[in-house]
Amino acid sequence: MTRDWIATARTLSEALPYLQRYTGAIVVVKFGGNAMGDDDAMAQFARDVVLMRQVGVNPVVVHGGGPMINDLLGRLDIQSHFVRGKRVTDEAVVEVVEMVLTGRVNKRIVQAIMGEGGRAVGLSGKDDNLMVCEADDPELGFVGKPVEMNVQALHDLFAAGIIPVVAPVGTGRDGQDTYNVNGDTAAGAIAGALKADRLLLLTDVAGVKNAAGDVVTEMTPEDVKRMTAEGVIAGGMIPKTETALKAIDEGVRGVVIIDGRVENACLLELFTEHGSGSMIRP
Ligand code: X2W
Repeated sequence: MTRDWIATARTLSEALPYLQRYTGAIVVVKFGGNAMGDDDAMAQFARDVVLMRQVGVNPVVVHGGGPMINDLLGRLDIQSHFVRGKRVTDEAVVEVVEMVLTGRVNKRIVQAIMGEGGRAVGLSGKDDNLMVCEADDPELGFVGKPVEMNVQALHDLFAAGIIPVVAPVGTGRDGQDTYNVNGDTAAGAIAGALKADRLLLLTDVAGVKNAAGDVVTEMTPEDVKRMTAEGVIAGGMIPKTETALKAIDEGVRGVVIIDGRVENACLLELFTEHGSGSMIRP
């Protein structure tokens, strides 16, 4: 018993340099639908985010919710399919996407953060024109590509001690259309516009693997490009590494692809020497 307490105190003490390093830092966390899990996992995630805020970090949560969209589309008997990792989105689908993401999913995360003693406000890319989009590709319908970001509202929330929770739904330039934005793409665009210190992409895999199947803990953008050309980075990892490269190009200092199923994944990454997952930085 005594041992445990000593270990706890030591852990806190060892975290000091990391706590100092991240004071005032902006950390964007992409929380995907597959990483959300049950209420306990949700509470655990919320607790990590509240702790970040408590120690002086400015966290922003950008969430997905693909499985939850599939569920409601199924119940409404509306068909949808994916092309190159993006959901082909017609008018009926975009209505459901907005309802699910800005409604149930966004508020579940807001409530979880409030439940852990933090303060959270949910918003979508429509609020204060946070994320103005154009159609990504005519083939995909109302799938948005962010073309203009207005992040002042996020800075205002930071200053008030509030954690922004962003649903990846964009507005058109005319203030009329609604766009479905891939969650990773939205998180990258927000991190880029904020010139965030870290973008944490929480997934349900251990990180980026090399040809031997081992997780690579440190990579430069050049390594990522080479591994992609060699076919070592493939499939579902490609949208994530592409997001990472674009975010770094826009001024994000480091992007980490981490396994959201690991307990306290965000804290491990930020506040211990172990880190977790794969860090991409110049
Ligand atoms: C996604 C938005 C949600 C998302 C979709 O419709 O599923 C596009 O594909 P995850 O849980 O992060 O996958 N949008 C354009 O990205 O959710």
